[in-house]
Amino acid sequence: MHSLFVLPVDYYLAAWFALTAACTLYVAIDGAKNPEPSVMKWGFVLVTLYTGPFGLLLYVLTDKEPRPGAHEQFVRPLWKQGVGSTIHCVAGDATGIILAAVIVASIGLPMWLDLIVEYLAGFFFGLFIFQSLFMKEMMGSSYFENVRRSFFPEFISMNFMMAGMAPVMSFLMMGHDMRAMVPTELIFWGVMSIGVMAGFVAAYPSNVWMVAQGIKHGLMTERKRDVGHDEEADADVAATHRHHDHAAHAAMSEGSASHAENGAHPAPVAAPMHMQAPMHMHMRPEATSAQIAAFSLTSLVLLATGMIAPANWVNMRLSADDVGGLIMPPNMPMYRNTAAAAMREMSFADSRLVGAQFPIEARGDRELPFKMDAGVKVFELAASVIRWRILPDVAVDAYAYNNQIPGPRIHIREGDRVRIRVRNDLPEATTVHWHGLILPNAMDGASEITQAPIPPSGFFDYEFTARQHGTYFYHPHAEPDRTQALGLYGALIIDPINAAAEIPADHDYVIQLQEWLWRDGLTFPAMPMDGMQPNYFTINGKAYPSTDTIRMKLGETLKVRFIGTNNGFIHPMHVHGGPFEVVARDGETLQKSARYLADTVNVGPGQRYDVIWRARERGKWLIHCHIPHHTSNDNTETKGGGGLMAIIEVE
Ligand SMILES: [Cu+2]
Repeated sequence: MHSLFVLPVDYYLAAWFALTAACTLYVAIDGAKNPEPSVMKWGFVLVTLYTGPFGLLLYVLTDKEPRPGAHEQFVRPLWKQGVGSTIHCVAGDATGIILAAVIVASIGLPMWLDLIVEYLAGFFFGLFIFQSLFMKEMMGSSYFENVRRSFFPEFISMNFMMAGMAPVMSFLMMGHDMRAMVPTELIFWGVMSIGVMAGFVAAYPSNVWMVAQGIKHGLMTERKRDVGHDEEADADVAATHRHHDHAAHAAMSEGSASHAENGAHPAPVAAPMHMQAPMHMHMRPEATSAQIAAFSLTSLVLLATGMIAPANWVNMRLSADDVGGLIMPPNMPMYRNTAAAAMREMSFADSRLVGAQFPIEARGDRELPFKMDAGVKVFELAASVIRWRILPDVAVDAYAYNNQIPGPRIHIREGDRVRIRVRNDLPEATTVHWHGLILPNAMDGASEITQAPIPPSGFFDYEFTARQHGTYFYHPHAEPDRTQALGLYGALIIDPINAAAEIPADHDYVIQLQEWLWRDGLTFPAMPMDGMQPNYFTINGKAYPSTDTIRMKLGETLKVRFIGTNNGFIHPMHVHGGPFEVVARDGETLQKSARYLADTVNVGPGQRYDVIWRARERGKWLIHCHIPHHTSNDNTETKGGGGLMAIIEVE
């Protein structure tokens, strides 16, 4: 199921849109009573739909008749006329832009092309539909005459509007939450809202000027005649003329009779702008061709800047198909040439794909059962997305084998023939590599080298004979920097065929290390690069103090098998209470003469160390990484540490 709620902002957006719905409903209902042409009512309803409380505010401050009969006077100031003019520009243009945005996002055009299509759609929707068709009722001239007259005002206003809207869309859609490119996400509509507001602010000054120059009209008053004449009352063109004989509305009385004055109205008091239609028809604009040309040029420059400048920072060649729906780590630097593949690799483990959740008590590295099939040990691994608790209050969204982290332990014996069916229930392709094993090349799991990656919902059977013994592990070899860092790894322990070859110990404990990047409740693949640095660290899928406590008695020995399942960092693993003896490295048992005492081993990615530690004293002894940051949880210590730390308790 597709949840709209992933980040805190989603709850805010839901509240915002609920408020927007209420505001729009109010403006629609209240506007129905407001004495103005229906095109203005629609304008305010649409703008309120796009901008919520801001649309309501504009409506109430500039247009809603404050007292019966006061609309003419109320809407007269130039700043309100400018709002009215901007409203019908934005209502038309934004509708075109938003419709286009929804369509191009579904088609998957690159962002730069999106913007151009959106601009054209906004312009043509505004000019040919909203401005010309809807305004026709007011302007009273032919459709094409209206298109001709509206062209430059619409062009200038649209340019300014898109100059404000384009950078908002570019930066927010292509920012760190690229769900904003997907119309089925709340944040897409949030970005549209912010964009429309920015567009409104950018277009407003030019609209004030154009109203003042008589080349655009602003707010208008239109009243129904008298009760009893209802049937003609709504014919808009007629209505304007009717206002002549409406003595009560003195402000309306100029009408078509005083064309010159209408055109020259810039002082708001002298010639009220609400004498829209006839005025426009017979308008003699004050603006000169030079002024209109200069305004057009400036608007074009701003438009080009708004459309092109963001390409300095974000990759405008990406499309919703490439990266739509991804959420990037909040601090990851992104550049104008950051590739779609790079973004996909570093994006979050999609929390909406989580199939199962596990409490803090759940443990990974559980021995994997097998079935015998004609002398072959048959195992099954399935990789999927789970929610795994690494601390009581930290649940990571992880990629996991068989619903556990680490993945289940494959425990076999030297000489065993094994077949492992790997099912891929991840949203991306995978393979499994059997680290350190001598096996047929086709079974090595190197994606695109020795095999085609296993597609989502696919499977692959690995089959080989174990010819070595010791401490090994398995992990994906398709995008391991992403998928292994999200939790795909598991121990492969091979007992020697000759039991005497096993170096004995009273206890055997496997340690698999991992780094995590967990922010805002989302999980990203930790990597040693800017913005991707880990803030949590786990031993066997748990951070201290949720790691296991190893219990043993005085004088007993403990074999610790360190496995470098860690992806991007070397961890100097240290044990308190005296040195251990390193007896095996990378699965290979060291000759007696080559074994050595140490108290720290650098466990690099891929490396394994088997060490034997003796409980020389009673008490609590630590196993921990010696990079102190790695023994903290998001930089805090709990109960004396965190992260890569575990306790050996000796009685
Ligand atoms: Cu470390």
